[in-house]
This record gives sequence, C-alpha cells and structure tokens, in this order.
Amino acid sequence: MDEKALKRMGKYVSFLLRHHPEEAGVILDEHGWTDVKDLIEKVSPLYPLTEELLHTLAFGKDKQRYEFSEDGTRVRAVHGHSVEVDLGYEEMMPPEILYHGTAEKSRASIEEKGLLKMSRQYVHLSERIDQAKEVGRRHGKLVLYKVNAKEMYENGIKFYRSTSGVWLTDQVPAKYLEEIKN
Ligand code: HQG
Repeated sequence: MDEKALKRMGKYVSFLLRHHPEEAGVILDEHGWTDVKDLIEKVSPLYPLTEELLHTLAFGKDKQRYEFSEDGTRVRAVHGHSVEVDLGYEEMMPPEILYHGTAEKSRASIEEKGLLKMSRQYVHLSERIDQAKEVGRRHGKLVLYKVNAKEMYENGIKFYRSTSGVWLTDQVPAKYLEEIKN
C-alpha cells in the first residue's frame, strides 16, 4: 500500500478511535480501548485494514499514535481524543520547557485567552521543537510557542504524558507562553 493511501486510512482509523467511533459502529470502552478484529471488520467496507497495517499506523514514522493491550487483542489511540475517555495517565512533572505549534490565524486569540483544548480533551504539547513545528504547519502559517511548563507545574497545573510522549494539560494561560520567532 502506498504512503498516501496508508495516510488516508490512518486518518479514518484515528477519526474512529478519537472522535466518532459510532460512525462505523465501533465501541470504545471507558478507557478508549476497542477490539482489534472488530475494528478491522468495521473499517473494511472502506479500507483494506489488516493487523499488520494497524501496527504500521500505530508506530508511525513521526510518532506513536495507537497502543495495543498486552495480549494484542485491543487497541486505542494514545492522544488526540475529543470523545470523553479516561486514558488513565498519571500526573507527571513535565520538562522545564514544552512547545506548541499553531497557525498565524490563531495567534491573537491565543495571546488573549491562552491555549484552550478546543474540540479535544486536552491541550497537546510537544517535547521537541521540530514536532511542534509540524503540528503547527498543519493549520497554516506557522507560529511557534515556548511553554513554561515548569512554572505552570509549580503553580499547581497538572500535566500528563501520553504513551506517545505528547504532553497533555487542561489549558495554558497566556502568561506561560512565549513566541519563538523563526
Ligand atoms: C488552536 C496531532 C484560537 C491550537 C498533533 C491548534 C497533536 C486556539 C488548534 C494533536 C486557541 C486546535 C493535537 C485559542 C488553541 N484560540 N485557537 N485560544 N487555543 N488553539 O488539531 O495541538 O498527528 O485540536 O493552537 O501532533 O494542533 O494526529 O490540536 O492549532 O499532538 O497523532 O486550536 O494532534 O496528533 O487544533 O494537535 P487541534 P493540535 P496526530
């Protein structure tokens, strides 16, 4: 399967695991898990998903997106949800600095209101600057922020680290943001 087709299929799988499982009759449990065989069956009218391809999608070139249960029979997205699921991640001390990439069109609102979770369950922050750049560019002309995570943490704001290494938090007040000019 070529890269483009794989990417399209991945978007659909993520759409089901993160946002609208009901569109294909997929059932997520309260922690976001679903049965691998059932998922493959529900995706099959649209895409030729196999267990092997699901593993390829899970451990993508750029980052991990899904994880499997120990026995390999269940799968869930590790970040990005808009559906209410309890991922069970433990609160953790973040690195001193995290990054968030966004687009020019959001700058004014972000500088006024800070980073909000918008349609997702959490605000997503990156450990690596190149990853934040990539995330930002998906939305338009890149604007990059440094997030003073340590200061937030010291002020009692909670952070969670997803299995993929993406950091999750409820919101980032504007005072903890600093734009990095490219
Ligand atoms: C912006 C991907 C206006 C925010 C990525 C972003 C990530 C505001 C957009 C993960 C705002 C939401 C999530 C405010 C935030 N006013 N705009 N106050 N606060 N925004 O897609 O972080 O590759 O929901 O800057 O790698 O871009 O799919 O979030 O531009 O980890 O695995 O509102 O999704 O993971 O966009 O991406 P999104 P995101 P995957």
